[in-house]
Amino acid sequence: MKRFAILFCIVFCTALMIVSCGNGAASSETTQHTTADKPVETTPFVTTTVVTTTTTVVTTPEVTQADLVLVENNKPLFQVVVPVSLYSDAALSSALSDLSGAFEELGIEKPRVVHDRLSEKTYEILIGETSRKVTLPETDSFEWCVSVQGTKVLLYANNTKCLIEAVNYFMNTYVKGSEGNVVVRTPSKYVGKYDAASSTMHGMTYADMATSVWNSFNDKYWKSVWVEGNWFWDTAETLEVYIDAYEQTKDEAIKTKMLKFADQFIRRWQKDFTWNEYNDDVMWICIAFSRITLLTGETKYYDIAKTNFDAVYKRAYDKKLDGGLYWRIENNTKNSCVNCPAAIAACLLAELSGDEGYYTKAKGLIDWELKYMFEKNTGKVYDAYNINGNINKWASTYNQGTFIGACTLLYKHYKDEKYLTYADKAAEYAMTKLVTNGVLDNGEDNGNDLPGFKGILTRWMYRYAKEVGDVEILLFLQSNADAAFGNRNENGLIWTNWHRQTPEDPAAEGHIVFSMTTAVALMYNCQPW
Ligand code: 7K2
Repeated sequence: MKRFAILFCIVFCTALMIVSCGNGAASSETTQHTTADKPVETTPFVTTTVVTTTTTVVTTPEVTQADLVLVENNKPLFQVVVPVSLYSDAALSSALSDLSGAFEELGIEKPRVVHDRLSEKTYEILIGETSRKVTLPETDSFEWCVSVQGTKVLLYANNTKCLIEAVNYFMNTYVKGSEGNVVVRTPSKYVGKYDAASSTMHGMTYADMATSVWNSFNDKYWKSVWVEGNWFWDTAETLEVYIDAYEQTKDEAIKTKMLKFADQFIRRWQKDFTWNEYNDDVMWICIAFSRITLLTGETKYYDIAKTNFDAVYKRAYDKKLDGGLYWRIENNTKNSCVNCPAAIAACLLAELSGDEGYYTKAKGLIDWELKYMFEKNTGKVYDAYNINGNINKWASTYNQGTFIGACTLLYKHYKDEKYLTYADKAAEYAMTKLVTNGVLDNGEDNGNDLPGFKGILTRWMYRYAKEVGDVEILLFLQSNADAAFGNRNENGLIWTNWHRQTPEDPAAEGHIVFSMTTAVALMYNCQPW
């Protein structure tokens, strides 16, 4: 008997024709297996869809959408086919692993998952646009579909995030709870729309995922009044993660931690930070303190930020190379890691003070970046410009991020669309060049600085995306959150290599707390708006 039985179910009601809107064409030649041949168990997915329809006279019995029986004798009768371009995508691989697991939970052998360069089989579940000849429906950024086309089941969307939603929908609708009789009959139109406000990945909303990661991080690293980092700037950036958490949740308990953290920072390093020879270090804490005042109205943080910004800007700026700030007090190089954060800090100070001069300073710094450090055709942000003429063209996640953030804030003030163009290009560069299988990874996973970089990128990419309503960036950040969350360790902690399993003891592999902050930042900077 044909291994893969295609059952044509003919269901009639007295008053209503039961027809699905599928693409199973009726044909008088088709051998019709009545229910007597193979009793189709009444299971949720083979329920009749009672629709009101005009009764049409047909020469052959109206046939409902062909039902594809996917399993026989506890063996899958199909293979799962992924386009080779997505075969290593971490988030999609995680979803397909969950799908295979759902079959296993039913006592069914795991289906083969292959890429589409391998030979075609008759019966397949296709994931996205593969080499197989099927009709790809038009879908927008939010839509996905599950449809039967002949002997293929097509799970389709035009972006990975929604494709994962289709895989999860298929798993939850047709596999889980099927008691092994996995039969698919679907309308061949869009089955669903991605709801940016929730995630079926891991069965949690993004808000729940953030709370879970937040709790795990604090259980491990919060030490009564703060999280003490390696040194000044990484501790400032860890404080920014607490600010992200409060900004997204407005949770009073988080606010309390955030203010305790800021006050401990002042106790540890006083209020005058000009002892610090790194100009960039001071600009990071100026951003953090300005953000706290904007969120809480507590002006003491603004006062400290303003005083230190003014002092460092004065010592670090000169007209060589047409302006820009030096990285350190030796005044040898002008770096993106100080000019972009300083531009952000200046915009925040402008908002707090009402002093237009700060916006002028911010504009000047980004004008310098645009002239010397930014590739307009690629969106790449260079790292440093030495006054001897040497340029370090290395691109990093945090420099892409602060450039995006500064452009976003300048756009909000000047309403000059060029800033959105530049921010979008810089975001596109990060999402295409600084990733491994769709997950942010620029090899920034060693030492005391690099491992904390990508959290800064998520912060300012998210604010840009929210400002302009860019769903593609939101989906990108959420896919990263899906992958990172799937790679948490048994304590719920996630290191900065989101695309790889977090070790049970990250410190043993040289990953200090700064590395563990980026996923917390990501979780609060991927929330639906
Ligand atoms: O060279 C700069 C910067 O341009 C580059 O992107 C990174 C790469 O390194 C420094 S910035 C990092 C310094 C920040 N201030 C405190 C120092 O201890 C830290 O190395 O890592």
